[in-house]
Amino acid sequence: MKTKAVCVLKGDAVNGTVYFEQEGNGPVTLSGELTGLGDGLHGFHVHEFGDNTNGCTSAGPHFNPDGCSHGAPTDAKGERHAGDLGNVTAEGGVAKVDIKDSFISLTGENSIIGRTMVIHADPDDLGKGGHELSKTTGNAGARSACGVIGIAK
Ligand SMILES: [Cu+2]
Ligand SMILES: [Zn+2]
Repeated sequence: MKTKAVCVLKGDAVNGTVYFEQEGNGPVTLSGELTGLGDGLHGFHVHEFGDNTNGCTSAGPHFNPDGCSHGAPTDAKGERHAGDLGNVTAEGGVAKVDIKDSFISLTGENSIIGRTMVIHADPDDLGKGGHELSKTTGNAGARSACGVIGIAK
């Protein structure tokens, strides 16, 4: 069975749409486009709460059902947050989203439905930057845009 979700990200300058697809309990495929970004890498995460009452801040920390440290999407279970999707790369202000991830799901315990997708102003150092924030946020800076992940048809 195929499950689908969608997230419309909105910010002051940055906007975009991300589509999610999952076949059964397989990996989740993310596709879409974000515009209004400075060129280069931008941290891209699923944050815990689907709460945007005080803007993207209310989304809380990275989605972290395993209670571990921040890492890279390529890191093993227990060495990354489920919500750690790494970086997207912007060129000419536009970042194409093309990600496949096995730690997030659209169903069950690790479901990201009702949580928030955030695109950041700065690169995510993937837990390896040696900054005091590396192991919690990847030191990815301000939240440029965000949106709640919802069920799609
Ligand atoms: Cu984030
Ligand atoms: Zn994280």
